[in-house]
Amino acid sequence: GSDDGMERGVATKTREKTKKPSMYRVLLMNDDYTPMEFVISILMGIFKKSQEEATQVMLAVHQTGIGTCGVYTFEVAETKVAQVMDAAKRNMHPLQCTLEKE
Ligand code: TYC
Repeated sequence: GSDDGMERGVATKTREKTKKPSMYRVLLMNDDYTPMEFVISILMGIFKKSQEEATQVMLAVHQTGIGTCGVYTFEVAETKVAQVMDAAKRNMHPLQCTLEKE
């Protein structure tokens, strides 16, 4: 009961705010060998970008060395990185993709 000494160590806490999940950037690295068309197909297939958007991101990575494919929760970001690395490996391209906490 409320003060009958029958309950021990039952801690409760309520919160006003629910925690927002941490977000993670998926980054694509430039290299000299991966074909531009392959990078575009990755950006369209895995990151759901339009042909135009995919081309812009690919060119930005090509020109600056690195670029963001998207921002996701950890599980989603991790899965997309694995999908990119798997596709690159299967096609024997040196394309590198990593994740970074936002
Ligand atoms: N630099 C590559 C080329 O000239 C194209 C490329 C773009 C590769 C983006 C990787 O993440 C990349 N064929």
